[in-house]
Amino acid sequence: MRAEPQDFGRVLSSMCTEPHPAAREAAERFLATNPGDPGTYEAVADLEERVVDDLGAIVGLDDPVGYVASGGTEANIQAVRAARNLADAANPNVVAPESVHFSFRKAAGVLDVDLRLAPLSDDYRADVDAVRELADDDTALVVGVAGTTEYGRVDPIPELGAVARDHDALFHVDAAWGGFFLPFTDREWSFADAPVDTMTIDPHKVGQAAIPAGGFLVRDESLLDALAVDTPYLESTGQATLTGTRSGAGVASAAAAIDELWPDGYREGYERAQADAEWLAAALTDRGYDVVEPTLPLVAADVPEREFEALRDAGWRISRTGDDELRIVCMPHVTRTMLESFVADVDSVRPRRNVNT
Ligand code: 0PR
Repeated sequence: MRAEPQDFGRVLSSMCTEPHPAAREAAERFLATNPGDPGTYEAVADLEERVVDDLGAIVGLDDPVGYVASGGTEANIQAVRAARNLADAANPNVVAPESVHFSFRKAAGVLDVDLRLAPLSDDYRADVDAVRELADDDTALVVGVAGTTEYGRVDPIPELGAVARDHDALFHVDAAWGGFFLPFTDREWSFADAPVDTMTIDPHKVGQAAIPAGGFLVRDESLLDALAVDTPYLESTGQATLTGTRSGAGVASAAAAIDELWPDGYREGYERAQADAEWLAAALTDRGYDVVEPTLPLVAADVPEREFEALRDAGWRISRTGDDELRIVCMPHVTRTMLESFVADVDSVRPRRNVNT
């Protein structure tokens, strides 16, 4: 029997989405190419350079350097690896806010560096003083998140960059999810706003490319050189990526999606998603739930366990934050109609006593 993938009709907590049709088509055409061997697969290697240039325009970086990674996890591991390789300290550490994605725990484990997690301030953003307190002469990397996984918050990026500079550490911004929304906001998050050295920005999330298409960008070539190993029998003589053979489908679909959508399509998508998130936040507030206001299109609300389970039983693909709030991510496939039908189901599982409107 031919297996069918599930559709996105009830998927509300994922950071994946339906690829743009042009991205899907490009992924299929480039399925059998390997940008890990650019000497042989020149067409996809050229496309990858285009993607890096386009990502540079999105993140405010002239002359961008980087590559299309397998995802945000690889890009974050590479940021830690570059910082560790360039560090003078015998026991380098990484200082990050507690809201950082769990890929940094993997990075710290694989690379054997100490990961120091700083508490957040009341608004779920990095507390700069707490980060400063944890940083020292052995700090190789300071991390800020531009669009946190749980609450969609943007850390104080320029201030965190200043802490990194004070300690001669590198500064990494994880914009894996937020990077395709943030150019249309007035937040400070990019290479143009702060002394950022490395950044994660994933086409396979809000960028609407096919998986696998993560983005790893660096301020200058020396940071990528710090990752390169010799590849004597390939036509290209060094490789800075973590994976060897890579998906040409991811690269080509990222190029196609960005071609189609940057900037107007992404801007319209952001405006629609943000308006939907605010609509949902208001609808849940009206029904008596505590809601964490969305600064980017992600809504968290304190929905009791029993109601949460009833909504899952109704087929909604929803998840919880570490503090047990319901989390809804307004990805490109999430429409107002979907959210209206979700709220109608909230009404049907909600005990009457919660009504306050
Ligand atoms: N950085 C941030 C800020 C992220 O939110 C994520 C993933 C990553 C890095 C890692 O990216 P990759 O998963 O591409 O390696 N955030 C989501 C999460 O962990 C990923 C996700 C996506 C989870 C789709 C579920 C899902 O259905 O929650």
